[in-house]
Amino acid sequence: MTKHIARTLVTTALPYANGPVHLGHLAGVYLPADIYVRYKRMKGEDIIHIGGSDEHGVPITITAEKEGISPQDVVDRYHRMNRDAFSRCGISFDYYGRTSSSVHHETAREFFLEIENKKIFNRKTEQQFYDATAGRFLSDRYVTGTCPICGNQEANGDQCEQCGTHLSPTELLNPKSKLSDATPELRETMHWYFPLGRFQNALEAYVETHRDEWRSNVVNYTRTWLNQGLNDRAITRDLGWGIELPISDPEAKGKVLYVWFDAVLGYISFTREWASLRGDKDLWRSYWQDPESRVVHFIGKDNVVFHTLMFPAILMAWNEGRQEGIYNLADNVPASEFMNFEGRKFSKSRNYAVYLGEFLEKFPADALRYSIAMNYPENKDTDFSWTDFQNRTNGELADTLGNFVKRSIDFTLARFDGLVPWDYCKESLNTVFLDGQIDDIAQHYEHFHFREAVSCTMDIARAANRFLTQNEPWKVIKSDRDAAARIMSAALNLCRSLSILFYPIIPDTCDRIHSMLGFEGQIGDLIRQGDSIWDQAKMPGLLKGHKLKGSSEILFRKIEDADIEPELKKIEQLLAEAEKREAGAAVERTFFKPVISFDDFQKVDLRAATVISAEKVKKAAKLLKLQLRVGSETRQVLAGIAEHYSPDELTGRQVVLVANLAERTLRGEVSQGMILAVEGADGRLLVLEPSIEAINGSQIQ
Ligand code: B3M
Ligand code: ZN
Repeated sequence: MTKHIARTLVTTALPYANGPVHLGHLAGVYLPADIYVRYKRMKGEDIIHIGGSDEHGVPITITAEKEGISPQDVVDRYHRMNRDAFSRCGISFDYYGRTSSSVHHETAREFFLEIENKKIFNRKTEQQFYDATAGRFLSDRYVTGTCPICGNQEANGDQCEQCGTHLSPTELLNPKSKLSDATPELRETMHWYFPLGRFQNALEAYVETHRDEWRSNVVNYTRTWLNQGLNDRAITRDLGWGIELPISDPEAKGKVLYVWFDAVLGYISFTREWASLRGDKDLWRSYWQDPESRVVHFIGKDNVVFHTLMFPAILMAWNEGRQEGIYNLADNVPASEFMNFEGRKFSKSRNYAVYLGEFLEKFPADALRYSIAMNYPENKDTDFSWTDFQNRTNGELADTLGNFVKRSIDFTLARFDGLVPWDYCKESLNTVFLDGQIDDIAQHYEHFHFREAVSCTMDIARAANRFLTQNEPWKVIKSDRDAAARIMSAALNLCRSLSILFYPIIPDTCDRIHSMLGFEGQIGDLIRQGDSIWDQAKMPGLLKGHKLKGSSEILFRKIEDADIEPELKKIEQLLAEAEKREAGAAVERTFFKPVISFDDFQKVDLRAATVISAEKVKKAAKLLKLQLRVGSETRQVLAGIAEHYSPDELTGRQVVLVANLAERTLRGEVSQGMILAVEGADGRLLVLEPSIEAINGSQIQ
């Protein structure tokens, strides 16, 4: 049963305001959402796009500490930066909020209180480090100390960066508070837990009703969680930055809401703020609480369960027992896979990224929007490369779309005084595309298949370009002016249709075509709720005598090799740096055995020895049997080096022998000790030799 859809609320994941957004974010979340919203607006639907900055949580405070500024400075800087970059990229938010706003704090407290008063939260007491100097409990990242595994003296409370071990703060030796350097003491503290498991059945039912429309990756990922059984999740943290708990309980002191509990509620707060700005304080309710309205969350794959389980469960807890003010749960959660960059994952922390703002200083937004839409990571990871960007801009946007529009307009200006020379051409339009093709594109949008939608749109531009080339009006006009007029009238109407069809993808370019065709204002001005300008693309919209603007412009400048060369160089550099860091990281991650005492070490008897003879061991491909001369004795040692040395190579060499190892029998042969070896750079096992001639049998110390 299809219900009549009155309204849609589209939300996009709130990027942490601790760094600039990069092309990966744009590709997975913001661009597809914008394309979808623009398309829906053209269809005459009532749709709003709500987004904003996530300004709380440890990511913000850590950045602040790293840069030596306050958390407020961090979020102020990046909120502005990201909002501006999105706007320059044509992402048409109806509202772009921030979770530090007072309305948001109010909303989040309201939700906490509602759930608290319904006694849905569990409170759990646990032992946690407390900094008596700072007067605060310390969350994991605020405790540092010595790693019990590798001895690294600067291990974090959640993980040792040197050996990679996941830790809890109480496992650290010599724990210290990052706030004051004081040694923290263990005290009992209480945290609020949201009992996800209480909503297990309801969540299962919710996901089941949507399993056919939702993407399979979203359904599968969510089901994996459901199948494991949902547990309590702590929704408070000991942190000085965030939304304080709205209760006077002494236990709540110094605690803030866990960032994910507050962030998802930002979607609601921002819709409220949007409504107030519109002068209709309660307007937000029709998007969130009218059962006829639809909510759609655009996110990346790493945020799925927060949107398919956590947020719905919070709303269920709110809705429980209510007669009114009931929130809708999301109708769809189109989560993307990742778009990589030149074959590697974008990484903000490693600075391996192209930042949106920087990109737009060099290249036009529409060229980027088109290339990225063609690489939309719908159900598998995709890749963005500079060469792909260059090829698409030059071949598809400049040579196909741009060339077609310019030729159509220039020829009309030159030969028909800039007037549309003929009247009727629905038939001509249909020799280039059929109405069904436009309906297909619409269906692709409806189902979030953005790559198909964009590529089918480009197919129409290709057909239009072919139409002009094959009909050769510049030749026809010499013998039959009316025939040329019919061709040009069709071509100009095709330009208009394309300006509509491409509008969701490259809005700025479409406005320029619109203006060259002699229309006032912008395409967006034509949008009316209940009226589909999208479907007007099927009809000729330029009548005979309509006057074009009188000049033309190049829609897309070609991207030259020289334009992208510096970018390619930069990647080389970034990759080299990444490699260096990874090599460095491998060294840092060295895993050491537990510490032994000097006395223990002294028990090991290491000796210089000489290989008298060596031979292979039957049925043991890896073993060599060595006879070693050690002082007055001869020892037989089995060594696992047969794949690295031939017996001849070893004879006569000096080696280092562990001389007092208990005897072992391998493959029926006795081994009386062990020789030292190390792995070389090429993976070959190298037997260690004293680099100078040693006295045979002498002790190594
Ligand atoms: N800020 C995580 C992220 O930026 C988080 C998203 C919040 S959506 C409510 O990936
Ligand atoms: Zn360690």
